[in-house]
Amino acid sequence: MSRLVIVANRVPDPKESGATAGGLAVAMKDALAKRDSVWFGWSGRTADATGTEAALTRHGTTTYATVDLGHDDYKHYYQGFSNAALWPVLHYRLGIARFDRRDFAGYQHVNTAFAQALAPLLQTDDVVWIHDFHLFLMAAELRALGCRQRIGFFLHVPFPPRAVFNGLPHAEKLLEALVAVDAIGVQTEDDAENLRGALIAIGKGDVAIRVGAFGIGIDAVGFAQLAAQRVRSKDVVRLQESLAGRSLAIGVDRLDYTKGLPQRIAGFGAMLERFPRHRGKITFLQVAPVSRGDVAQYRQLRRELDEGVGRINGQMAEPDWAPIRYITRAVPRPTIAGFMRVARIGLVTPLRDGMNLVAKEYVAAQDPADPGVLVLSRFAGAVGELDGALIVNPLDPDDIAEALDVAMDMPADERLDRWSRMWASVKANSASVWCRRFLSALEGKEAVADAGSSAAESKPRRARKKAA
Ligand code: GDG
Repeated sequence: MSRLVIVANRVPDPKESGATAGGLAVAMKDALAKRDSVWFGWSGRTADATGTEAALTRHGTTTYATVDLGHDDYKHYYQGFSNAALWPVLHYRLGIARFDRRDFAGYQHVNTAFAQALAPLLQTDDVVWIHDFHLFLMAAELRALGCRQRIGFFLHVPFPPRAVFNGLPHAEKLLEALVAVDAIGVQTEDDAENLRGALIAIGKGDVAIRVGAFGIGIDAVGFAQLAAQRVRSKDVVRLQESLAGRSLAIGVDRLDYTKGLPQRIAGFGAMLERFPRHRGKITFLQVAPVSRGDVAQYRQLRRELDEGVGRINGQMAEPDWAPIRYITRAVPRPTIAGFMRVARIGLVTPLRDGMNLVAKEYVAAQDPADPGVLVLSRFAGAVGELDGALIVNPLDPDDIAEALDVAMDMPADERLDRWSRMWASVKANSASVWCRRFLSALEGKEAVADAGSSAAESKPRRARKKAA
């Protein structure tokens, strides 16, 4: 079997267990275990200049190959073009994107340097799978160095309509670089349509047919087991005792403006205002580990959240009850799983999200005998697979408030009915199924359009009416 070469901005720590590893590492676990593989990317460290020779370490069947980023490249490639320009534009937020030509030069430089460091490691029949928006240009750079291997590219975040994407300076250069890719994966059929449209508009119809929707999944059974085990752990018992019989609503998100956190907090506040009978009956726990704290838009978001939480707690709290608990530290994954299991409501309300794994994790974590209710944004890719959720417009606090009110009163049989449908879908489209489907397209065993998670599965269905 040919080797699988994974390329991503960050390389996971090989010593991390399944319990602490990030989403991509979990999703790739089966594929990596079954074949000889290489995981290539940034070490997470900075140095005077970006390396063009990778440092290698071997763990099991995988070689981890890493390079450091130069200080300037960290600033321009990572903080600049990737996080302050591409990330907002791909999430439809042209207005807050910041452009600087030096950032794009840094982005080009790192994509070239990564290709130079990876090319000498490649063997003739390797299959190369490049991940995400940091590395749009890398396949083309590998081709320029004479690499002839099959190359795939998967975009974990949304792809916006062409009119939005074209607001990005150098948008066309990113699209043109995809000519070098054999199979291009995105999360949903809407993303696929948008990307195809952008490619066709620049005369790349032949590339557009290599685009398919492959919605990413989670290790559903593993996460369900973790949640069931952790429910009796010290942290979860302490949390439950502190609730003193109140219901728990939970949110778990990187502290990112795409996740709709201020709007969610406002929605929770609106629920307490409009439906006062829930006051003192529910506590909202938001876990929001700080991410990209050195990018300006993220610092501003943090201030906004501090204020929003403080305002609602100040107005509504009683001596023995604060409506919102808000943690900006990362919480260990097993504890998150246990917290999700005891939460009556999962609040997942991003303004835009490629997929959103938290929504699937919340479903997987539920007790099948007494499942909770998922309140889900209509703008998360996951909505196409989770039609048992209460689907809301995350920009409308009143919509969130009404869904919370419905969720608080939802009878057990309706909760079970909605959850069962979602659990079947989360299990069926697991991380390893996702991985297999994409690799099958990349290795030419199936046409990209056929291997994808099928248009019907990934296309957001019309928002379901909320329970009466
Ligand atoms: C990108 C796309 C797409 C969160 N806080 C803690 C913690 N987490 C974990 C969650 C979940 C993961 O991080 C976040 O995954 P998401 O999918 O929700 O979001 P992004 O990080 O934005 O990921 C997204 C994904 O790529 C995969 O393709 O779904 O749309 O934006 O697993 O549980 N984990 C721990 N402590 C925390 O405090 N341990």
